[in-house]
Amino acid sequence: MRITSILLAVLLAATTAQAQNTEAEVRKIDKSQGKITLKHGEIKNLDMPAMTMVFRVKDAKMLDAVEVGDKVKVNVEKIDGQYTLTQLVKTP
Ligand SMILES: [Cu+2]
Repeated sequence: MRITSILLAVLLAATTAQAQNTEAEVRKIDKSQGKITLKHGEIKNLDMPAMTMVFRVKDAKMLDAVEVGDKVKVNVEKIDGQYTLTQLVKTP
């Protein structure tokens, strides 16, 4: 039980450290494919400079919260070799 708790804490800490908010702007949304085109700023955890590109989203429902033209903050991770948004939040 104690080991499980420790493992969970370590896992949570690792996840938090990986989460990097990157500013972006929505250019295109493809709900049927679960994809979104973003003009994004530098993504430090992936060593990626600013550019416009297509991302997969972890859950297609994430796309319901945004529209083309929205300013957003995203977390991007490489999952199964694909750049995937694990968080997508509209900014005011
Ligand atoms: Cu990019």
